[in-house]
Amino acid sequence: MTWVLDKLKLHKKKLQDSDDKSYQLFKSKMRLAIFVLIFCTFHYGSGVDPKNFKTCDESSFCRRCRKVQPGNSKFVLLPGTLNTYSDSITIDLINKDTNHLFILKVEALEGDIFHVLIDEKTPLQPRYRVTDALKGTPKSGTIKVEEVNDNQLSITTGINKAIIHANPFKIDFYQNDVLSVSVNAKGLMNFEHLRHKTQPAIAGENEVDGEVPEVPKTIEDEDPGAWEENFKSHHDSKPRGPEAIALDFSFPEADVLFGIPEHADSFILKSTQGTDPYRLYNLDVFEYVLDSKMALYGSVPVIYGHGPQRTAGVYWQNAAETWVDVLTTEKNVVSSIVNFVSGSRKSDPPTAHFMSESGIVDAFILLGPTPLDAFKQYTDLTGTANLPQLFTLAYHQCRWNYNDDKDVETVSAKFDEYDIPMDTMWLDIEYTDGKKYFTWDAFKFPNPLAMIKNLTDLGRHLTIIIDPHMKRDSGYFFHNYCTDNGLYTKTSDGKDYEGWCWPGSVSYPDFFNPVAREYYSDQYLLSNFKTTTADVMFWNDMNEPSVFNGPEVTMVKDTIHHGNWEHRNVHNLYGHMQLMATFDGMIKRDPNQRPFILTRAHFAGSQRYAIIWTGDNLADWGHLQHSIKMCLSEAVAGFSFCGADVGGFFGNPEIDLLERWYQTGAFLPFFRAHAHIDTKRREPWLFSEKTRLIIRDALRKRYSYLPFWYTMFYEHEKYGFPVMRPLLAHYPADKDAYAIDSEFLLHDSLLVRPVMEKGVSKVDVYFPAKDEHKNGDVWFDIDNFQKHEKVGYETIAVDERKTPVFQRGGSIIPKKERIRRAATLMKDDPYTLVVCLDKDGTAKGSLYIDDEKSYDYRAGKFIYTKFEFKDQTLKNSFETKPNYDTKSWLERVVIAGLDKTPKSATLYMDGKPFELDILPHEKAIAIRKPGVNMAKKFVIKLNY
Ligand code: NBV
Repeated sequence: MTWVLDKLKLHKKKLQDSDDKSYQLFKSKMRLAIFVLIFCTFHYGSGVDPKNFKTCDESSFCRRCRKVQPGNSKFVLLPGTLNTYSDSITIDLINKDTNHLFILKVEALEGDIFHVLIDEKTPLQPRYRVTDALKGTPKSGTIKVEEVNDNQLSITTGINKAIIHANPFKIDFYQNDVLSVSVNAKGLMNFEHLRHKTQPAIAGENEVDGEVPEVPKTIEDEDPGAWEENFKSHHDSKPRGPEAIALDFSFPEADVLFGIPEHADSFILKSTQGTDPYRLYNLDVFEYVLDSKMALYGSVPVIYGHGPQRTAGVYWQNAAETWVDVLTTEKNVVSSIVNFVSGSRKSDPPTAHFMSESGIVDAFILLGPTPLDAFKQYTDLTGTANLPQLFTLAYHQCRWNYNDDKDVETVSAKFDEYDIPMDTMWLDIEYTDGKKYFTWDAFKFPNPLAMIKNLTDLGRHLTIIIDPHMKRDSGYFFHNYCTDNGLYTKTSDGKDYEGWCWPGSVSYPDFFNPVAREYYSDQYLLSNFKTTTADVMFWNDMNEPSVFNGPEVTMVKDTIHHGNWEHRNVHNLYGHMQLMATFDGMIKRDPNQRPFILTRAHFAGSQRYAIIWTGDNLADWGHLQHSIKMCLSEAVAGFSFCGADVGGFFGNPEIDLLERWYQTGAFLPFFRAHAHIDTKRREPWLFSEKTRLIIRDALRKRYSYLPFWYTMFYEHEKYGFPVMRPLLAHYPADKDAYAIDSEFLLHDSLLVRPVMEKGVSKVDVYFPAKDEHKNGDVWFDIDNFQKHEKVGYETIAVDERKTPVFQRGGSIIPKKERIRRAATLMKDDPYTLVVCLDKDGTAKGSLYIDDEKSYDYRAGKFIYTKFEFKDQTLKNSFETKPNYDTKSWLERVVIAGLDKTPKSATLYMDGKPFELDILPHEKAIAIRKPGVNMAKKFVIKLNY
């Protein structure tokens, strides 16, 4: 340290003696270094300090919305103002206290969805309405409107109905005559109209007989933070004053609520009575705390209510800071049983109270009735992940940072030396020239193209980071262009907004400006980013956006974006708009290659462009456990492609934790090891042989299931259901399964219960019930085909190599068992089908095959096969004629759950029979080498 200081002093002296410009530059660099040092010491050293982030009570609008008392809604409809259209109605709504007028629109959409919009009738200025989150304009349904009585209006569409109550204002949504969602049933609605700031009364003015008449005070007038607000040393000028909106949604059929990621909390949402609400505000929270309702990097305002009979959801489309109170008690579960028996509905159903700082009410009611229906209704609105290139489902090797091109080459070579598969090497921020994105450090990476070629020649890929903060450096082309063309986000007085981040002084492109997006997306073109190839993929980090010296480490709310919208209105969409541009750039770069983008910030709909991970976790067991809970919440909110830093980002994992993390990560959709720059290197060969082999096993297992992962992601794009699913998705009636978030399903076929506790030799695995009589499925341990038929908890022994994973009897899973150095090299390899039979001796499954890379599949170039086993016979069928020329063939069929062992099997192909050998196994049989090409129809019959 003293050596460094002496050197610096010497350097300073030299510069002082030289020209003034270099000395100034040196001074500013030193200031930056000191700032980053202090920032890192206090910020990143000791874990998150919740005091640096607002509580609801420290946020004026949250405080105001929370003060609204239930049961006394001041909002009333004016029946004489009803307008009826073929798909919707509009009607005026009045706030009885202020006489301010609003307009309500209720619209029926196709697919069991209603859309509720409330805005001011004549606002002082337009209020912000979210754009770009929906995947397109939803299709309208047709409605029939009837006046039920003076106070009620009914809107019917197909089997769905909305009953709108005038006074007090409330809407009840029915699906098939069952009340599924009630809006404003608790009367917590709030809608602060835009207003002029009233000046404090001046003595003598407005006096009547020497007295100032009493003006009724609203909550917002009384709150000291309504017109300007301070947090720590930061000031928010709030030029438009109070403009919050809030509304409550009750789920009469539900026992539990889930959704609204991103939080490091349980899958089932906890009651917020007596605590802070859940917060949705994209923030860079390092070393985040667990079991917390604090905001994290992403915000997806969709919530579901679930009970044994039905699931319904609400998508609250608002990109401003939002808090969500969850009003649900343990009592709900008990009372639901009482009410079920007595035939009455719950008087106090679980309720979500959404409170947003600005915008309009723009809510979609998802009527289910099954969990999968509700998930699909949400993805019908906001989209699904694009079918990824297959290699992205394989293993990714990352750390902050691989130091130079030699390091990248060596790490890649070591994977081969130890015969461990790996598909993608990642480079974090240190590859750049001084954190100037779209540039390379010429010293450490003198020849990026050669380095990339070295990887691609091996069948591997490179992914590099591009953050949104842009260095304010007059020698940086990107900065100069944005400055000259006004493409940066502006301060409230029209200057370019400046903050601090990794590069030092930075500005933030205004991604809401189409011109800025276009310019940014062009930077991904090979003609601009010449030192990359079309095989390089991207990682957009720090895009909440993270601003080291901003309030709560983000951008101040009164900055201005394109269209004159304050950052306050659009904060949670900032990262999303960057992703749109990155995606667009990658498509322009190579229109026939599916882009792969990893993002930290996300909003509803970001899943159409990018995949996510759970950010800067810690190398501890709690964070490993939370990776499942968090990815489950993300999966039901559209983000199927989710993972966590394997090994934990901060800190050095104990060996057993690292091993267990690999074993868990191998069953999560996104499988990437990553580590902080200050951690010890942890590539698999740096440990004992035992650890290396455990990691290798986990990776090889992942690779063997790649055909299953790929098929699941194809079906995700096609049908809209999540890939990773909570147990309640397929076992909705099993109340004991609701809160289980240490287990999950992949599709409906695998049940995964990773070992996430230190030093255990057994874990309790819960096998869910299909109905109230506790009937369940049959499950087969994937390692040994041991059958499990019991419903409820079963204790499973786990040595250090074991991860309890079970295949459901009744499913057929495609695998590839010749593991190679990279997934790209396994493309033409043969398949194994694993058939696990249900109690009736039947099973079904599917397999999707294409070129694993291009968009040709959208022009029909693929094979989608359905398999069915029944009557001792396995058959395949194709929905559409196979239209992809695959070299892959069927190498093996494993069947578990047969009552007796067959003597042989006969393959029928092209009308001809072929005898096949059978290898009996203790608990399964293997049919050897059917050899049939995967594009061909076949029948395999067992002979006894
Ligand atoms: O770019 C450096 C890191 C990155 O490794 C990590 O994955 C991101 O979540 N980044 C955050 C910035 C700083 C982290 C302390």
